Amino acid sequence: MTVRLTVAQALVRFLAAQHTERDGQRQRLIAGCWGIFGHGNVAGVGQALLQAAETGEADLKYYLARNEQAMVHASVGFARMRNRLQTFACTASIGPGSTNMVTGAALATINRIPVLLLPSDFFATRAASPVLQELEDPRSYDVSVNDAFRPVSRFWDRISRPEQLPSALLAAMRVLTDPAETGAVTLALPQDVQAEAHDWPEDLFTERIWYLPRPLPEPGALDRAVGVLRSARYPLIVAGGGVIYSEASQALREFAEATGIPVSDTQAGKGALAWDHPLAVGGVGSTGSPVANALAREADVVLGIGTRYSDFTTASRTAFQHPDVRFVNLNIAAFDAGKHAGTAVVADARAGLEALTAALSGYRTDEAYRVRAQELNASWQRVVDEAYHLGHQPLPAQTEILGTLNEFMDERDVVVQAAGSMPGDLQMLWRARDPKQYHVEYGYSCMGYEIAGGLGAKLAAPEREVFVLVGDGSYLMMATEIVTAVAERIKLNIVLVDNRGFGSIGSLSESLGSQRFGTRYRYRNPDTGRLDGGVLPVDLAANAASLGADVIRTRTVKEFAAALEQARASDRTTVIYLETDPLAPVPSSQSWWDVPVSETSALESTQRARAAYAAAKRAQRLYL
Ligand SMILES: Cc1ncc(C[n+]2csc(CCOP(=O)(O)OP(=O)(O)O)c2C)c(N)n1
Ligand SMILES: [Mg+2]
Repeated sequence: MTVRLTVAQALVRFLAAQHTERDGQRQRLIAGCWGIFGHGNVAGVGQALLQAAETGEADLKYYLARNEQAMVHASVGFARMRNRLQTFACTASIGPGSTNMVTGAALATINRIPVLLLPSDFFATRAASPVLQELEDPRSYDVSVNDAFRPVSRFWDRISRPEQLPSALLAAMRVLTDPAETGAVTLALPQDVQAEAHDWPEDLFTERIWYLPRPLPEPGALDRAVGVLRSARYPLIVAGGGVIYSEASQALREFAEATGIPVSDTQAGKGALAWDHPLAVGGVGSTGSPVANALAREADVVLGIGTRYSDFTTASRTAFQHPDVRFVNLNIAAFDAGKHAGTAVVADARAGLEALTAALSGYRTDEAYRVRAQELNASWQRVVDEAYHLGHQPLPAQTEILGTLNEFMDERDVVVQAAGSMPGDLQMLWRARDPKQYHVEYGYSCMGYEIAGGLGAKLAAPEREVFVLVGDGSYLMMATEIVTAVAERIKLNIVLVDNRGFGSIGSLSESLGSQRFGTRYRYRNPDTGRLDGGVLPVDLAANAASLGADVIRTRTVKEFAAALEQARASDRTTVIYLETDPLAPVPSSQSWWDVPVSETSALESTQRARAAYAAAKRAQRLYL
């Protein structure tokens, strides 16, 4: 039996029939389709989505975004919240609509989050070439702007013939649902092929289930890992995002309690273990807690679970200073498990932790070690409390805003952030109790992710309040999805933290001897010729109101706290605006981040910074 449909109609029908299953729980894989139409997809995928909605022959709800990059962010926010069991498809027109998604693709792939991208492409027949927005590479007629997706996609294909669609779709679903391989999957769809009819086998559209595996550790690998761990006197766990995606929090807690090994976390892993668990020692690395960083410096064995060991996690390879430190890496991806010459345990985080707990029975860290961790932590928590209640004047400090929000939020609420000075302050200071409470995109740290990603997170968890934290720089890059939130009646609470420029890169610049050059939003000054003139007459609160959000302007921490109550009580997207002091003090993580400073310079500030850089660099252990 065959059915005659266009390529786009077949695609939509196929996507609506895909499911995932893990631990006996089944859900749709592709929850819907984001899109912005242009000549490349309006009559192809656009027509197919319309027909599906009109006839009910396929259930794939369409969502209209305002920027193609944002629709990928929203899909990532959604998929992350759903622990990679579900995601969205994103359709874009050819040319700029498609390349707008490249940044989102990189973000998805780097964070190991599934998203299906459907950029439209030039005519496969080349009948009308060059079509509007076609690249035209004089070296080859086979190259289009969509080739830019290749390095940022875990699977990439161009459907030049209808016959190619079924195998490409199956490969795409396999990669999306493989926790070791997942990331952006790109199927480039030539404009003419989308509208071309073909006789498809009915079987293509039957319901399909993609089972997410929980692979067990191979016995030899488990033995080797246990051997290393049993020899450890000062072990430390680094819990990454894989713990959360695998829903391994309970297994992690039981493992830590059985062995007495302290647990530090990464940006993606925060909340894997509740912050006030006696074995939780906070974030590790460049923006971690001094507690985790002190333990990391002395650790003889580091057990990394579901982490890809980014430079922020390893403090650019300076975090682990024990001369004989060894790594045991439990990871679903062999690529990550092999890092730092580690003893690799390639397995699902939950299954691997359960196996390790059983195999390590009888092993326990010294009480003195655990007590030391707890004492360090107790004094650090006093520093956090102080930062939460600084009373900074005249403008509040950012740490007070984060503290007020932290104390206000329920454990099942979600905080979303991605770029600027907030991810660092959050990693150091945030107290997360629930594994889904802390949603900071720090694989790509992409300015503009916040509102769009928050929209996706709220779509995934409508029962939770979502608090998006966004800096003025990030807001200016992509505030567009406020309009989408308003149109869809998806309620977001957006906290817009205005410090008039780049607080983060400003202080980084200063610490590297570059004097905050180019990091403030100011008029060009006719006297100096630089951007150090007066404050700009920019009103971001008015901007947010113009996009359809309710806006509350606040000036003090007290007003901010009251505004949070008001926002929670409302059923409309609310933006809480406030200004903070970018120069307010922040506690130190007692760590480092490798950002090279000019080796030669005419500026004294740079020369001083270079000397400090050279000294810090000596602690780096490149060949671990
Ligand atoms: C798309 C993108 N461009 C540039 C950067 C580099 N960058 C990181 S933080 C930052 C400034 C962010 O400003 P803002 O959102 O106001 O946050 P603040 O640093 O003031 O807290 C920049 C330019 C980035 N992360 N993402
Ligand atoms: Mg700013």
